[in-house]
Amino acid sequence: MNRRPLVIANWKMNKLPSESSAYIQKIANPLRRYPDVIPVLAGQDVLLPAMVEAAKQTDISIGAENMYWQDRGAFTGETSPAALEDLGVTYVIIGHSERRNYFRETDEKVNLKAQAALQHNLIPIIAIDEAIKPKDDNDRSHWVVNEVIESLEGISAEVAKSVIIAYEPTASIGSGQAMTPALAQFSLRRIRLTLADMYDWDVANAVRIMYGGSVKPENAYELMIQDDIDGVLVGDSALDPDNFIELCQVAN
Ligand code: G2H
Repeated sequence: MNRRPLVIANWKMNKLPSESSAYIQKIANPLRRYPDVIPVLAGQDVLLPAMVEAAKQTDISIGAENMYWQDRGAFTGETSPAALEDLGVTYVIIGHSERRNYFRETDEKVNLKAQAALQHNLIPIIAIDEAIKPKDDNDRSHWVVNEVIESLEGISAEVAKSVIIAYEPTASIGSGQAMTPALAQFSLRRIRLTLADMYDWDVANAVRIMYGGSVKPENAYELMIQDDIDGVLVGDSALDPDNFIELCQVAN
């Protein structure tokens, strides 16, 4: 199955609008050397207008880091999927571990957000974490399988094909210690098998699945050559534009 690799930067709450434009200007030309890769930059809401503007005439896609599930209404401080679509944002990270842990985001909310994103032509990057330290591989499988099933509840097979799933083991997030490639492959395979059970192999083979958690240029190759790893979701390391270029080179 030929799935085009993605390199997705999750800037979290780390950049200013002016820095985001400079970053995009720096990577735009070098990235043209890696046409097989889909580069995505996800930033906090306040950066998005500047990011969308800077990414025009480039191959870089822009993503939000979160959103609400309603289009409009009295939801002070929230971001509407309709507004993201109108702005020209094309991806949105949903259910990142930090949202689940610090902002009480549940699988139910993740599901509502994923459905809303898909209705607005936003590609949801649904993050699957392991909020507890798994006791063993069986335990890890249960956790991952349940999150996948609950996040995709009510989403049809045809629509599910455009979803991206990002597996991010909590112990590897921001720790500098990525999961071993073999263990990451084990979990991603488990996710793909779950998709085949929920839908069929047509869907399971179409969905792009990312690994995230302390990815950097030095460990990206071993992760990306695994059969079920279609790309990487990168935090700290991708704050540096040179690293982002290098990650795209590895993925290409
Ligand atoms: C995990 C990841 C990006 P980092 O959160 O989503 O961050 O690469 O810093 O572990």
